[in-house]
Amino acid sequence: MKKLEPNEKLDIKEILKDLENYRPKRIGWTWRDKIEELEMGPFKYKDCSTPLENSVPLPSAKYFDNIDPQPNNVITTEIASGRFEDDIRRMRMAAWHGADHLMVIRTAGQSHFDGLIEGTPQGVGGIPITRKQVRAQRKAIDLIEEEVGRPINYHSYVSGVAGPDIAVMFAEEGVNGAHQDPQYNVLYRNINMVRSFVDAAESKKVMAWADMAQIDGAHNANATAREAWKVMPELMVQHAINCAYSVKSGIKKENICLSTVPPTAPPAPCLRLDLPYAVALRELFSEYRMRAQMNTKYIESSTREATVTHVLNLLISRLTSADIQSTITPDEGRNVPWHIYNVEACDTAKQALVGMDGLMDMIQLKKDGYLGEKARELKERAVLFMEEILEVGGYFEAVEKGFFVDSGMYPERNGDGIARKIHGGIGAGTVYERDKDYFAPVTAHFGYNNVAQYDESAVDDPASLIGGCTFEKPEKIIFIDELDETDNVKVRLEETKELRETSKIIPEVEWLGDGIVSLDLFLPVGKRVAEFAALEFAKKMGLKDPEVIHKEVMHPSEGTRIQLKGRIDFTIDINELEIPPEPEVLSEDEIREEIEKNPMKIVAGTVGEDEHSVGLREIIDIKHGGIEKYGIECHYLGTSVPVEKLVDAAIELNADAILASTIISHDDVHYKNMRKIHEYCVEKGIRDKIMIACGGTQVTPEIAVKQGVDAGFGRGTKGVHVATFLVQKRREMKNEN
Ligand code: Z97
Repeated sequence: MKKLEPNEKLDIKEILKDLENYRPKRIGWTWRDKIEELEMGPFKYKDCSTPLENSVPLPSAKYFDNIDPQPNNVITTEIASGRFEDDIRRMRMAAWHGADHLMVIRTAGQSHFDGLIEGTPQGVGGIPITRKQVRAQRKAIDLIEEEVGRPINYHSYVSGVAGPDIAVMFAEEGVNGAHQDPQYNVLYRNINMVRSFVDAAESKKVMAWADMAQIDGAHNANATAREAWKVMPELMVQHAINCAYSVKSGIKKENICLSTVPPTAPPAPCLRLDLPYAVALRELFSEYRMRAQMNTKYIESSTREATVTHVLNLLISRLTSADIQSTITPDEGRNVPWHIYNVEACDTAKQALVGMDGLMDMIQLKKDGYLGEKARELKERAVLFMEEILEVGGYFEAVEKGFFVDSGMYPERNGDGIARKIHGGIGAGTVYERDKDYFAPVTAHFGYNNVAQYDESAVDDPASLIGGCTFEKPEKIIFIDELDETDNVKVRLEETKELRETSKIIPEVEWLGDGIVSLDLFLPVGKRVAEFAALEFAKKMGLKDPEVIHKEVMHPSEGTRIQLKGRIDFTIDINELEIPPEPEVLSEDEIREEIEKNPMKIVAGTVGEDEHSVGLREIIDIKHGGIEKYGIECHYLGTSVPVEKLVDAAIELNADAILASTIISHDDVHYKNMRKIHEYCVEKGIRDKIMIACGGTQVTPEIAVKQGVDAGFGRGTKGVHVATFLVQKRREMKNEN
């Protein structure tokens, strides 16, 4: 397929074309290439990785040669809006902002499907994971990773009653990572525990074959527990159970990632609680990888608050070296995440991690005192928890007794844990002993598969007995396109055809054509009134289905901040827009170099009877990024300067240019003054040697030039625009002479 071009949109139809024959470029998980000492722009970095070939740097990068250093941690983003075809576009944006681990959330209820789902139905709260959807996304990601110049890990879930079926499909389709933890099935999806552990062994074996990274499910205890910080000992127990079981099933330790989570958030003194926990984990599980999940338990609807919690979590990641960094979107508490928030969260991680580059070279975590003692205490509690599990007869019995997700800090127990029956739950009684002649001639099967009985020489390669299974012979994979004629990607693409194939556009937050916009309001009333007043304003603005998504008290009676969303249903045609050419700007270095080589002098003033000074000062003063900063010598004559005085001063000082500001525009006096400046310069015989630039809020560049001056600058002009003009115009004049 044709490679992606940065200035072209990704064509979903191209991705879907010939999908039945697409094979993933590679299998297996990829870590970032860490670089000991990365030099970028004026800086050296200690904790970074190979830079991208194409990316969007942080906004402030413009002050630092547009560098975009990439931290050494893999960065995750979770993308699943219910329409996988729109998620693909978001994946491309996220990759440009530094994500290299794209996690796909499943549609509600898929855990309880005992088999694969096929086709591309729309999902609720996530997407139905199907072969077609996985293959299309992997194909798109194969192109995106070439575009950004870094391998991208694709990830979803190997859990639920169809775990092994999904694991096989993922291995075939080049999925690089997955959550796999039988405890998740048992505790949160009430799937029978015996079935879950048997399935897990098979799934893990398949994941090991495909060299996939595995993430466990311990973080869910944190998100579920009533008082999340009390489950810290239990989290370690859950990690231990899944780690040990995974190693026994054949996964190598460097692919086993603990889903760590800082359990608290402010106003709790979170570092004092979360850091000892993170340290204890690293000590207890030093051979494994750490996937730092962000705290999700305490995300409310404030994106600002969620971002600060995320940054505090990122500090812990830097202090304790996380291998994979999650970026839960700051709007998670109020929306199915929107495009912009996925991107924002990736930027938050990149910004904070790069900002904390080299932190551990400068500081050290104290082993003694509070931190060491607390970490030790947590480990002791976890070990005691494990011992009690053994005492009561093992894991299954412990679950039946409600040991897990109890809100007491172990050994305290409040009796409110999630209890499941050993012989209960979904899929109970579905595990059978293998028959004597049971035969499984497939690759990566867990346990005894009876191959020796048929052919001793095939013991190490059972699939050879059938000429290779789908892992060796992908042509044996059966690709099902669609099962539902009314609910599939083709129908959806048809519905949004106009927006894909013409020059019409509409705002969107998650799906092409959703028409959703958000609005920020401050209303000078209390919270309850503000909410209803905001809805009324939204209706009067013509928004459909308005809904308040955030309210924040500024003061109980003085005012409330409201954020709301609503829908519009009209499009605009971009071909009908009148877009003026973008003003050209030279780089700061080029301007500075030029002025250093050929010094430049200007005189400036507000002309006529006009006392405004702010605009011109912004153009000149170094404090506001004005032209002084490039070394241009500026003589400011003040306000209400007569035209003659300005020109005479230019002659006296032998200036290269006159900058005149004219704000008052009554009776077109601003343009009349421009003409006067030009004519007076002609009269004095200097017009061909001097540049004249006039600016002001009411100035239209084209009309200004018609008055005889060299350039006009309107609203929004910055020093760099004027400096660019001065440098370019002077070059032009030199060439003419
Ligand atoms: C994260 N934000 O980054 P179902 N298995 C495990 C899970 O943790 C999950 C599922 C399966 C989180 C991910 C929550 N985790 C979101 C171990 C879900 C999902 O189809 O919803 O049952 O499976 O880890």
